Amino acid sequence: MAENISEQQKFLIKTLKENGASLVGFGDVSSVKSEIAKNFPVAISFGVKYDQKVVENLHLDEESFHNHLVELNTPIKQLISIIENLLSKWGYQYETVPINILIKDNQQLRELQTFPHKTAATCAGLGWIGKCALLVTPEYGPRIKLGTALTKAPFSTAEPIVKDKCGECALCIEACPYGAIHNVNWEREIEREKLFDAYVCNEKRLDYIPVIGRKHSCGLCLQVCKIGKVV
Ligand code: B12
Repeated sequence: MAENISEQQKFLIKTLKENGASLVGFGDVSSVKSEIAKNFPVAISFGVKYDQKVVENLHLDEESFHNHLVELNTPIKQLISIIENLLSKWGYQYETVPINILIKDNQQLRELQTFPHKTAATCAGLGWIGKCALLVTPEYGPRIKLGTALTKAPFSTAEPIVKDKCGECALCIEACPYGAIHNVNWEREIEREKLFDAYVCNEKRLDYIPVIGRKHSCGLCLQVCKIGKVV
């Protein structure tokens, strides 16, 4: 059984990958302005890739895409509990970040306090923030659901990614039906609002509640991204 920190880190990565994690990374989040990051400066960031077929079809079958996103909560929860069990066993303190939060209105969006998975993921070197304001990974583009645990365990951390690799690409800008994406390249300290109007995206999808009984899942910005796309 893994005894020193480096063996423990290797064992954790191996166990997460064997249990469905598509990507795993470790990031130093101590520079993030957040109480939780001050206390737990190392992020364990992981993702489970989306089913490519469901994504390719989402403009025709939004319901299957919505169901797929919900179903992915199960492997993410399992991976979180693997992390919890191992860190507890090894005697390291940790906090986990909720997988998702249903944003019911723009007031809630404005006041949101949760630790952002995307921040953990760029710090862990898993990818960059695309023009679409999503984490874009070289392997799967933005088609990956994220999970995060923050810990005091002194795992070694990756070189962070601090700039995007979207270049001149404007596919997500053209695909967004609400004109919410501004065609701006991300750098680490840039505010989300410069990239993307989260309030418009949220409102327009909430408008579907009387029609389909829930928020629309849309997903067009992540469907068109050419990074990591299997053709
Ligand atoms: C609020 C929220 C929304 C809002 C705002 C979206 C947004 N882009 O921020 C609304 C309702 C619009 C929304 C929409 C969607 N969402 Co949403 N949402 C969240 C939630 C709950 C919180 C995000 C948050 O706190 N944002 C706060 C801002 C300030 O931070 P940020 O958005 O993460 O981005 C900035 C920082 O990360 C910063 N940054 C990056 N690295 C670093 C490093 C350092 C050191 C610092 C200081 C900063 C920094 O750069 C970014 C730009 O400024 C997360 C879950 C979570 N806890 O993370 C899911 C999440 C972001 N959503 C997700 C998804 C999939 C969606 C949708 C596709 C909807 C759907 N069908 O599920 C759309 C996509 C729209 C889009 N293009 O973004 C996924 C994204 C996965 C990915 N690959 O990126 C997440 C991570 C959920 C998950 N568990 O996977 N969502």
